[in-house]
Amino acid sequence: MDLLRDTLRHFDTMTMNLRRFPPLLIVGLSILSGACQKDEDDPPAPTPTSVAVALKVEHHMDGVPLIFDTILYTTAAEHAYSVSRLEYYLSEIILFGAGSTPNDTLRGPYYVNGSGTTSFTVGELPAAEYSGAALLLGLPQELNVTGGLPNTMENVNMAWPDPMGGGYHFIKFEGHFLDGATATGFAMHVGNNTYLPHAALGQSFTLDGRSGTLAIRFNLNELFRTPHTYDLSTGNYSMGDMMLMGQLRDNAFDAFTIEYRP
Ligand SMILES: [Cu+2]
Repeated sequence: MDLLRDTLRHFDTMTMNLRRFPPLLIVGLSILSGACQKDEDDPPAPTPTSVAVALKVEHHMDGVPLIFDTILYTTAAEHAYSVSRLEYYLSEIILFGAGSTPNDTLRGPYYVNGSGTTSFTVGELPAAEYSGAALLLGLPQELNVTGGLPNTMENVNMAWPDPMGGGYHFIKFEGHFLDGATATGFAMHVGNNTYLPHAALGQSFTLDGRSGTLAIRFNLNELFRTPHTYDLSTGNYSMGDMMLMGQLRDNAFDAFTIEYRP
C-alpha cells in the first residue's frame, strides 16, 4: 500500500512539474526525442578510430642483426667492418595516408643509440591504411642550431663544433674495417643542414585497431652503397669533408624500411 501511495504521489509530482513547463519547452523536448528515435535507425559508427603505437628502431646489415664490436659485415666496396658506436637522430617521420587517410607526422626528434635507447612512446595514431613514410636522419633546420635541443648529456655529446657551423651531429657511426690485413678505425660523422639525409620508406602498412609496434629498420650497409660506393680506405673520417658527407647523405635515402606489428 505504501509503495502504491508513493508511486501515485511521484506521478502526481511529475504531472505538476509538466504543467509548470512552458509549452515551448515541451515542444522542444518532443522534437529532441523524435531526433533520438531517428538516430537508432542509422548504421553504427565504425569502431576503431585510433591505435596505441610504440615506435621501435632496429639495426641490421642486409638482414643480419647488428652486434657491436665484431668484424662481421661487408661494405659494397668489399671492406669487412665492425661497429663500435651508433648514435643519431630521427625526426619529422611522415606517415603517408592511403586513400582518404590523412598524413600523420611524428616530429621527434628521437635520439637513438644502437646500444641503448631504441624504443619510444608515440601515443595514438589514426587506425587506417598508410602507403609509406619519409623521415629525416638528423634534425630539421630550425633545431639544428647550437642550443637548439635541451642540454641533456646525449644532446651535448652530439654537438657539432661552432667553428664548423654549430648545431648537432645527425649521426655518429663508428667502428673498424680491414684495410688489407690491418684493422683501421672509421668514423662516419655527418652534420650541417646541407648534408641532412632525407629517407623514403616505400612499404605500405595498416593500423587495424590493434595496438602494436611501428618498426623502423635501418640497414647500415646502405650507407656504403647506392648511389655512391663508399670507399672506407680513402675516406675513413667523414666529419667536415663535404664530398664524404654528401655521399653518406645520398646513400641514406634508401637505408630505412618500415613495418607494423600488431
Ligand atoms: Cu664528429
